[in-house]
Amino acid sequence: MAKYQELADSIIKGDNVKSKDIARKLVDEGVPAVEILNDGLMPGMDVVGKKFKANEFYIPEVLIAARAMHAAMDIIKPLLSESGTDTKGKVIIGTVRGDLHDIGKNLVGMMLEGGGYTVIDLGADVPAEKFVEEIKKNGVKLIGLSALLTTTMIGMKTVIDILKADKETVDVKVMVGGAPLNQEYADSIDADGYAPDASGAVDLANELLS
Ligand code: B1M
Repeated sequence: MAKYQELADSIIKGDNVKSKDIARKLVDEGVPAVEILNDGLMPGMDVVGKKFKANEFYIPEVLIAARAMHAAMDIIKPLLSESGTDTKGKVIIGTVRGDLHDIGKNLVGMMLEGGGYTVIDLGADVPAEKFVEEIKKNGVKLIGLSALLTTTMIGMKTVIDILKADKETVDVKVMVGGAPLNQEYADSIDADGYAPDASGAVDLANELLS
């Protein structure tokens, strides 16, 4: 549909004013936030990824596309997270050490909030020790690790190994996700679960904490 193409184009062009305006207009028209995300924002970011891979886009273009994506996500965030009271407990999320990609992780956080969890977001490039420290401080039973690079996903194993070696954290569940991952990789590092996308992360959290 034309309105989604316009939104996708604003991401590709890195126009954060336009992406925000279009997202706000769509929200005002009553378009569901998930539709805005799946039919406008994600296809836009997909094109950016393809252009980046083909060397048609370089880091600055990708950064401004990410800024435009964040601007539109700020508009839909309250709708994605609107289920109200947090009753299901706390979840810590973060992108592992050395990895600056945070868009997918932010989406996972929004969806978890929408699913009724209190989310403690440690951000990107998070050292393993920081996850452990925050788990202990907050008495958290589930964490979500994100990685977008084949070179950083091994950092998930570092976190899991530290948690499993400490009797205070051995029972903490770990779910993992990010574009280069799959179930097989998650199994190989002893993660408790893998979710391919943000809504899958909510189902997985429910399952792991049930
Ligand atoms: Co980067 N980058 N990047 N980048 N970047 C990728 C990941 C890449 C695939 C591009 C490409 O070559 N086609 C490639 C990785 C190749 C590889 O490792 N095999 C790549 C590279 C190489 C790099 C640099 C090394 C480039 C360089 O410097 N030469 C560099 C690394 C920097 C670093 O992290 N140390 C780099 C830098 C950057 C920017 C900073 C410019 C920017 C990030 C900005 C930001 O995040 N604030 C950026 C971007 C934007 C991308 C692409 C274009 C888009 C990523 C994205 O946001 N997608 C990406 C190409 C691509 O993926 N198409 C690329 C949208 C997002 C919603 O999807 O994050 O996959 P995603 O999240 C999904 C699922 O994966 C899942 O749910 C989300 C929504 O459904 N999910 C989870 C994610 N985390 C989850 C956790 C869960 C469950 C599900 O449970 C806990």
